[in-house]
Amino acid sequence: MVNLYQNIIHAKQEGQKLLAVLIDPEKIDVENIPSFFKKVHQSITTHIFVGGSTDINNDTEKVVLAIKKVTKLPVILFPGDVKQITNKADAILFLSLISGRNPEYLIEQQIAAAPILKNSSLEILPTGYILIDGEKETATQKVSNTKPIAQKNIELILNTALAGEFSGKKLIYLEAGSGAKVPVNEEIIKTISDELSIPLIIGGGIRSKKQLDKAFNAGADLVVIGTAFENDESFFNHIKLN
Ligand code: 1GP
Repeated sequence: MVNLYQNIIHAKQEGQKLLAVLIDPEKIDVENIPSFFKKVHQSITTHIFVGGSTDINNDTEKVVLAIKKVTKLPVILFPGDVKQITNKADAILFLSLISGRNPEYLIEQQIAAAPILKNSSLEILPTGYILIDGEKETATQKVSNTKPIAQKNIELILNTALAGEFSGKKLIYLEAGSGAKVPVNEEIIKTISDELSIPLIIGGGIRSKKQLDKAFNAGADLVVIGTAFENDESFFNHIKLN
């Protein structure tokens, strides 16, 4: 079986940057998946994330199956709650919302997920998930009932990320929130990536090639983009493979 984490580590060592397209099962029409993936395959996309803060219609498995039919790119679950787990994906970001103090998202959901994951073939990627203020109240903040860390509070962001690494997380994800007005700034990305030994994921509010390059150059190992593709698929034209 492919070890996705080893591939991410290998990419980090080689300085190869990774891009995940985030697909929210509530926002994509399954019929559009084949044409959407034609564009994905012509782009620098390396991973597919599937998830959202909510999945009211329980569409995650249907969407993952439709994606797996048309791509060989690794599909990683990015679940908002335990109900979004499906064995049809390749891996799961096993998230703990370590910027928040809500036990539901620090450990309760993880306990509920444990027996499901024990019997699944999903690769588990323990991830410290840190909400950063993107100047817009996002679904994640509402659903998790937690407050993001202000961008100016770099010390707290850094110490939270380090606490995540020292507790055994394999990835740290700095999240400005889907549709954030302002993405995580370069100073934060640089400070955290310089101090962490594990790979750093950045997402939320990245809508242009310039913002993507800034995040990569500042030290992001993997960038996640969702809204920019949902709003306008022509964004793929800016991130074409050479
Ligand atoms: C959200 O980080 C992801 O969880 C992506 O955010 O939708 O703003 O690209 P956007």
